[in-house]
Amino acid sequence: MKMLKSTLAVLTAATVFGISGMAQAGATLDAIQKKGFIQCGVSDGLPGFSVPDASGKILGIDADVCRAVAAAVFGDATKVKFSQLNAKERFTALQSGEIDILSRNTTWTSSRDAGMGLVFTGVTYYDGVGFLANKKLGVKSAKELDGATICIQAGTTTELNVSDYFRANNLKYTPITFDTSDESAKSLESGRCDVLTSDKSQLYAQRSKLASPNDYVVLPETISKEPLGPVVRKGDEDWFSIVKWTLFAMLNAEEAGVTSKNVLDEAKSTKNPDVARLLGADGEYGKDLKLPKDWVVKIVSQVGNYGEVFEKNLGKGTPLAIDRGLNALWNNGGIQYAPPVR
Ligand SMILES: N[C@@H](CCC(=O)N[C@@H](CS)C(=O)NCC(=O)O)C(=O)O
Repeated sequence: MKMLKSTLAVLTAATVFGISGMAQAGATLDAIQKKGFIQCGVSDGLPGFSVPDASGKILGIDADVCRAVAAAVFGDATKVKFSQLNAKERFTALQSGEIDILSRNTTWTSSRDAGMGLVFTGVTYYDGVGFLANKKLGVKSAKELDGATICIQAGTTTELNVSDYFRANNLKYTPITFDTSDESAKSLESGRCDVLTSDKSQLYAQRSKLASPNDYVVLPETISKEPLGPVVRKGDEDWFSIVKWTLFAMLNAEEAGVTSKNVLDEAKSTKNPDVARLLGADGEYGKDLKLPKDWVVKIVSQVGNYGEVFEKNLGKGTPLAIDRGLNALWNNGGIQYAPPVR
């Protein structure tokens, strides 16, 4: 009997997760509803994206994406637990089922999307790799970095991008790789490397953490495309759709002018049919996603629309002061664009 039970357990796990950690449609949402929270994988600490405050609360756009999914599923954005992961740990944590979503400044690439039993749900932030240099070097462009020692984080797309860039430009460099961005930043400060490289958003974040940020300059070049977004396990289309449409809902709310301040009023009295559908006042669009009717009201009232989340974590009022740039909506000079709720 004991044997039979454990065989059954293995068989059940195999059915739910498949041979490579894949889940069947609906299984992830069922499991999440049973345990009562979402386990969200974030970075070790990256201002603007996911960083603990003094009380241990994780702040940042990546953390807020998970809160938004919790608001959609539970009507309660606090029903999230965070796992802080370095670049090397992140994919196994998702494949093994330790986390339900990876929302950790992770670049969408073909090999990650198609070759790892995982799937990206969208783009939270359009980024690109750049360089942070000590001003003492007197360098104005990445093209002047011949012979530089460069700090890079292990297990990232950055490693390959930098090697491609230097080869293409016929420049030499010495890479020093680290497991965490804090180690890279310390090495930049101690002079062990001349330059630190990573996604540009992170260069601003890392510079803001240095003892004298003004001694360092972000060079003008952007040498790659780094679309960063949430990732889930392949094979559970229901969960994939929920995470995907949570981000779309935040973008659509911004586009429609629905904010955390006005969403409750809009839900009651809007005359705009797009807003009525988005907020569940007209139709049953939540049902298609296995979500409550007012899923978008919960997301926007508790977490905010995309623009609010961007400004709060990364925008002009923060130490990062990042422009919307590519991350502005499509009708405002950027490329953030969400299909409609209808
Ligand atoms: N977007 C790139 C880079 C991601 C990455 O891990 N960047 C480092 C460099 S700033 C980082 O986030 N470090 C924060 C940490 O160690 O948790 C990727 O997906 O490979």
